[in-house]
Amino acid sequence: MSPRDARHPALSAIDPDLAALIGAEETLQAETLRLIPSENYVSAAVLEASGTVLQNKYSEGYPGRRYYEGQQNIDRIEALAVERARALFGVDHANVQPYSGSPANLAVYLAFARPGDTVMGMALPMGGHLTHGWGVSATGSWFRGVQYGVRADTGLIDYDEVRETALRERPKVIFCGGTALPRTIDFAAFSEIAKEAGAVLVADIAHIAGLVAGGAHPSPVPHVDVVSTTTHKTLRGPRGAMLMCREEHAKAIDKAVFPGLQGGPHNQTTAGIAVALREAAEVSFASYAHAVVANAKALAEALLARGFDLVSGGTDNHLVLMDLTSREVPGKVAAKALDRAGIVVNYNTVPYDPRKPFDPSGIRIGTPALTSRGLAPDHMPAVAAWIDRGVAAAASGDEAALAVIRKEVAELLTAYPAPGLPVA
Ligand code: DSN
Repeated sequence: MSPRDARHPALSAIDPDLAALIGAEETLQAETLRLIPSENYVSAAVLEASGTVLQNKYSEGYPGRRYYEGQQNIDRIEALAVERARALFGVDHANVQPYSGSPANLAVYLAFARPGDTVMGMALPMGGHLTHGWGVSATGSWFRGVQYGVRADTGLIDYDEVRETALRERPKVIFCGGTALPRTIDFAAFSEIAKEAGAVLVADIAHIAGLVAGGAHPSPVPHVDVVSTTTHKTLRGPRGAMLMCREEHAKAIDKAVFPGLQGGPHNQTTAGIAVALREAAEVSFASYAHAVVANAKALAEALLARGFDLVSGGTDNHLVLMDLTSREVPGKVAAKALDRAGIVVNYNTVPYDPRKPFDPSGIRIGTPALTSRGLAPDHMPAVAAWIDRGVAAAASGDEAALAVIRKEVAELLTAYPAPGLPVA
């Protein structure tokens, strides 16, 4: 039996084609530098908990209040995940059932708004999320979405603009947070604005949940009504989500998730979340969270030293947004070339981007995954040099240069095995 078959013996026997594809993905994740800031490597323990017989169980409802029998263990697993979330984030109430970030945010709207109501969030091209009221999302067509952005000159949120818009539009719900924000979010400032406007304030911390848990980004908890987060980004859990809130909103949130929006929770995911939350409570996780930020800052500095333009001029968190306009390479061309060089990023709009979202000016990079492998600030000049060479090769169409980078990247990474993956 090959080492790959030994890792997935039943699957290899029943469905060798699929086993081979999973094996190929393991190799890809091991040999490439994964810089997509919303991705990470979960631990072997999270992987194990997420792939269990918990798959087999239906459990609509909440612990102690289910619509199916046989919940002796499921109730305890969900209660454990809830308790760990409450303790880690210091919240009154946690719901660990949302299937992912978008359904979690939909549940928030269901709890606090009615179709046609005004809701407010950061514009998608400015770094917000689709579900923060952007037009092409259900949240922007079922509700009247009004948006704020960042200043063109600084790339930073203009809190005066947020306040003016909120007081003019009087939204029911205001979302803060996003998917391409390299800077610290001032939750206290948002809280003052939401109070003045009479809005429910929601912090979507999907990207930074692990940084908040590890003390590397201020917590929104004292300032907001609801915290929404995915569990699979910096928090390093399985693909899922959580909603956390003050006690006064607990019933509305629970009712919105089930029966408002979802059926049975994915119990295997709940178990994986419970494990990730336990890991995130360890001292080593706080070191991880701070290392993610230290790596991102070092990478930003190294990129600036090479003349790259970064939105907002750098980063405070795990994420760097690069504007490639001055390099005369579209973001998509650069992202695809870097992929061939073994450096996995995503193309991304930059604020006030003159190009279209499917062919924008920027690329978005981040350090959660490489930090999980143990890479340190000392490595970041080399990473920046690979990106620089890769972008130059994208511009000149130099495939041979991309192949050389790919080899160098894989060589470095052999010394830094990724959590959860087989060691070659
Ligand atoms: N898709 C996520 C991201 O990459 O940021 C947001 O939902």
